[in-house]
Amino acid sequence: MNQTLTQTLDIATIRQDFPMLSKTVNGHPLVYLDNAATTHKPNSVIDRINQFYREEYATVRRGVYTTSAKATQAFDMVRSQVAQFLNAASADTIIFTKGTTESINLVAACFRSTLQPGDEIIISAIEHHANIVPWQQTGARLRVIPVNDQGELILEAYKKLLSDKTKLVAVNHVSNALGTVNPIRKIIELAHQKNIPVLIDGAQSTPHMTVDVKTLDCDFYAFSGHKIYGPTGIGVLYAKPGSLDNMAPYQTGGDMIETVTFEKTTFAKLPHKYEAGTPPIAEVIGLGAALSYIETIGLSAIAAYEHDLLTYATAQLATIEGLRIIGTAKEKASVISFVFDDIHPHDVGTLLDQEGIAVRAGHHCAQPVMERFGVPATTRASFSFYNLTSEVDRMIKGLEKVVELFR
Ligand code: 7TS
Repeated sequence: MNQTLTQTLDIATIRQDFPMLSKTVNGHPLVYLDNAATTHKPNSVIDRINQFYREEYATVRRGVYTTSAKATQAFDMVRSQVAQFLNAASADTIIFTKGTTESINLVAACFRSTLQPGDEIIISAIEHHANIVPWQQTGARLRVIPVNDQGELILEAYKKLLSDKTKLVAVNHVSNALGTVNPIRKIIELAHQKNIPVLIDGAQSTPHMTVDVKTLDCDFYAFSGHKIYGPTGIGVLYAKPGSLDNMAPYQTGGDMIETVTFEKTTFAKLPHKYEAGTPPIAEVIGLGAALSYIETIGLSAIAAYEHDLLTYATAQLATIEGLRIIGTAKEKASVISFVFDDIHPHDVGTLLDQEGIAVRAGHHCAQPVMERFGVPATTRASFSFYNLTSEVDRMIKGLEKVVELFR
């Protein structure tokens, strides 16, 4: 069984760009299906970081000397590149953070100081903990958009939750636990009719689809470098011009100020106001290389290929006795969660690992999703454009063995 998918991409050649993909694990070639957790890095990203440390390294925005000026230029170029990647109006809307988690915490910290007792924040029932806990910590009352049995948000219920008390709506673009692609344009439009700002958690969308913050008109959009073929320790918060006006700084210290005396400090303009301290310079440079890499492949080709891979894997999984897919939304990205009634996901994950197959087993930092679907955990396979149908086949063979063993 080796079906050819929409072959717009030369996957065999693409795979040679990723050194980790040729590793063997437990005596088998690695089948890496945990891309929703983090993705592997192409040589161009690894080499760019290496080159930066070996030949170009200096601090940014501080030195008058040549290497610092050059590093600053390279760093600033990535900010513009990220703005272009999201179709944001200007580089000043791009705040560098250490990941989606920090991007959301930043916005939550800003909002916390503006909230009054009784204020509400709307999230959804299929959020990652990173888009639940920071809002809970603000002290606002959380209102939750429910999901149907397919894992799709119920918009009629959402409309009813929007009120004068709502201070912010925060939802993910794609669910990491179910793969559901949420109708965020509609969600944003409905909130904006009541002048409510919207934050989109784009941790799971940016690696798989083109994102256009101008068309979406969202107020905030967050994503992580490490899930999009870039380094760990770097993330992005897009903040629409004006969205953080009059907000207190998130962290304070060097680089985020205009003037400091012992009596009073005035703050720098955005984005610097929200980037205290020496930034993750090499990580930003690496993120730039990752975005360039994705651009050479093309997000529309990536989306088409991954969609076919998802369809193929879904059909193959349906042939496994006793396997049930959790999350069957019409619109899905390349994430499949599944359970067996009588085999624990940790056993499934451990047995697949013995075959060199890496999947995630657990609650995926989305415990309320597990509760909603009445399962303690799921096994999750999440695909990238570098995965092959033959790797799906190996997972299926591995699962057949698991079933055999537990029969
Ligand atoms: N939001 C979503 C939707 C996510 O999937 C994740 C990480 C985060 C936020 C947090 O991102 P971070 O880069 O700041 O950690 N999701 C996963 C996952 O599914 N498996 O491991 C991490």
